[in-house]
Amino acid sequence: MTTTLAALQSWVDQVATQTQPDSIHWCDGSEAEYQQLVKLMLADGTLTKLNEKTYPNCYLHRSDPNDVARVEHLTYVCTEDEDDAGQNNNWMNPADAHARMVGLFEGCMRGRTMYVIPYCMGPIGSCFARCGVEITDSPYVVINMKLMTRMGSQALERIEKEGTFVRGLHSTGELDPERRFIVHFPEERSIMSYGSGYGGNALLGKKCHALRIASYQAREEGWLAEHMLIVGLESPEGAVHYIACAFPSACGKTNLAMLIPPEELHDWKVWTLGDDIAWLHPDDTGKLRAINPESGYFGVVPGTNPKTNKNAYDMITHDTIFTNVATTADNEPWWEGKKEGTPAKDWQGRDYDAANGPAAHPNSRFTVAATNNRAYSNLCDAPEGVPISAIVFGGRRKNVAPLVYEAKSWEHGVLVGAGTASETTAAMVGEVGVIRRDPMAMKPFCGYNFGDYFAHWLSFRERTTHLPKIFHVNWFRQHENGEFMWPGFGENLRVLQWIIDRCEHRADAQETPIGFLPHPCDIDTKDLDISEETMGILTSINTRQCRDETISLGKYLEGFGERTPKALLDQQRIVLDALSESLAKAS
Ligand code: OXD
Ligand code: MN
Repeated sequence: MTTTLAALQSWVDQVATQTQPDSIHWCDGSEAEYQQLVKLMLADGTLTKLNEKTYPNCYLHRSDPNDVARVEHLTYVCTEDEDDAGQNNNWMNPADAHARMVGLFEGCMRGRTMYVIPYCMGPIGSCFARCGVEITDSPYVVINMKLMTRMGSQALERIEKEGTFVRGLHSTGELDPERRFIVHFPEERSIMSYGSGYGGNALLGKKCHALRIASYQAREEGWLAEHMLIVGLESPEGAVHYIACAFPSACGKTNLAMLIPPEELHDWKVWTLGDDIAWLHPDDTGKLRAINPESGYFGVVPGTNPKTNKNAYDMITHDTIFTNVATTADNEPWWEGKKEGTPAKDWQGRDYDAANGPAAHPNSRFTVAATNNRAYSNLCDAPEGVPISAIVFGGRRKNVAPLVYEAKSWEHGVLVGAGTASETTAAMVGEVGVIRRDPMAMKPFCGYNFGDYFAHWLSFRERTTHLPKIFHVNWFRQHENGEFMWPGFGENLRVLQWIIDRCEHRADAQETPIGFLPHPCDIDTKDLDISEETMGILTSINTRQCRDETISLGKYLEGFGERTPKALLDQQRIVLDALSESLAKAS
């Protein structure tokens, strides 16, 4: 297979001349191709087969121990003007970045096969979908892209018709952390990634294209590319509300997207549309509609068990690629929090020894097609996407943020989103457990200056008439002794129910300086083991803490200089004044 599109053919030829592969393989996306690549990787040890009886068609990949997470400090946005990338990104001059990458890619595919992967982010027939081509020397990338995206012949057909595509060039190189760079050229709609085989750095359709490049393109074209799950909540009466939620990495997006209703709400149904990325477009009727550009999940494995996420637990028992998990003596995958079995080999293939740390890497992953999920929504393939009733932001906060609150307006909601902050986790390289600001959960993923990004969000007031309501949730509030106050997981549906009721103007709320909070009795806690006192804390604000938080947010926003929209700072000032007034009254 080659292509009728001259621009694509000449790019592939030019990359081949530069990188010198032994052969070139154009991916058709077929099952036969997937199986053929699996066979090849089993033969060379890139994959090992897991227990066929209990985990049919499942494989384990052990990555280089130096290559287990996204590398934000080596990730760059290369715009002509440094200010267009903003201080939220590492920046390199495009000419310098090209020169550096040319040096790295020179001859790097000698002895290897070069794979050409045409892919489509979003349903093939959707006008909201966007296409790309990834060139890689990693068959592991190809099989992951097969599970995560719509890739192969159909995508190529669309690309040939449209004539445009995002160019992504990837090589695992020598896996040397000193020679590792993930660079984006949003103005050229291209990506170059060298020296890592890890998902977020190497599966270029995901974070690199569907967030960094797409967010830039979305601003030019009047839509939003966001780090959001999409979930459909069907009430016992059959009404379905779709909500889009943005939480920083490893705050339970996948669990929420696959939530199983608790016994008390057993007549509700939950449909998963996506667990990581949403593209939001205003439609002709003035609503915001969402598609999930991906067609599979690349989820964190540790902690997955029948209690935390039964849908995911079951979904990964077949047709799954595991990366960096441990294995049992029966050759089943094993991870911390699995609640079943014991590890025999750790994620590096050594005999398990607790002295070496966790058996599975804390950022070990599953890759699986979305159709494996029993809560899969057929609307994942709907070209028009789904209408969004509510946007929900959230972070992992021990204190400050109450269980849930509603923004007072779209503009205030943009401030709430910009104020998203979280304690860090193992999904990114660096220290775990420190607070970091992560506006709209897009800190590692926004392909341009956050000041311009906030202005783009605010502009939706003019772009559409029926804007969704905006909320903030915090499932992670803790007692002094470190215990979580809220049970989380399936019980989160009780909070989402209040959110839907607010959208339907059916639920009451109390007004506070930071937004509308439920009264304790507005959240259904029937059959929950939670005290009145705890519900009181979860549904109230600590005015002093909120004021300190709002002051610190103001300073953070001002850090983007002239690009920070005045309308956003006005919102911060309104909240701060209301908090100060309330403190003055109380004293
Ligand atoms: C992810 C992340 O892998 O956000 O989805 O880190
Ligand atoms: Mn993510």
